[in-house]
Amino acid sequence: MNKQIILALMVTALLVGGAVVFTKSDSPEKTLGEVYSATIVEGKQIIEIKANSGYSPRLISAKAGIPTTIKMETLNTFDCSASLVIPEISYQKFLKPTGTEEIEIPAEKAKGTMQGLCSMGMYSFQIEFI
Ligand SMILES: [Cu+2]
Repeated sequence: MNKQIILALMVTALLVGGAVVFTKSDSPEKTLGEVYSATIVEGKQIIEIKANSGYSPRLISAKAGIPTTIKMETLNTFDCSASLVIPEISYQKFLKPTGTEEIEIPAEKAKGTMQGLCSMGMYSFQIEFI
């Protein structure tokens, strides 16, 4: 096998690895404090959150009093953010490592501040219904 090809593969692996490490360490700080708005499609409110070493976005602003669906997305999530608890709606579930879980919030529960947590309470997100 050509030595140059092997070298090129090694450099590529290093670059990709470096990018992954950089993205992972960068994203939690980037989303902290930023407020994301829920989207409304045909009268139904959708909130998309990614769970992987924490939740992103962590602060979501949503409209109160309308049926809301949280689409919780996991992608190779093997940390405890897959163990999700939303106390206000008595929700508790171990999410699949990869997939999308739809969590329904009835209109009457879509009010005030709703918090989601990993079961240990180290990661969290917050939805402000206004
Ligand atoms: Cu945890």
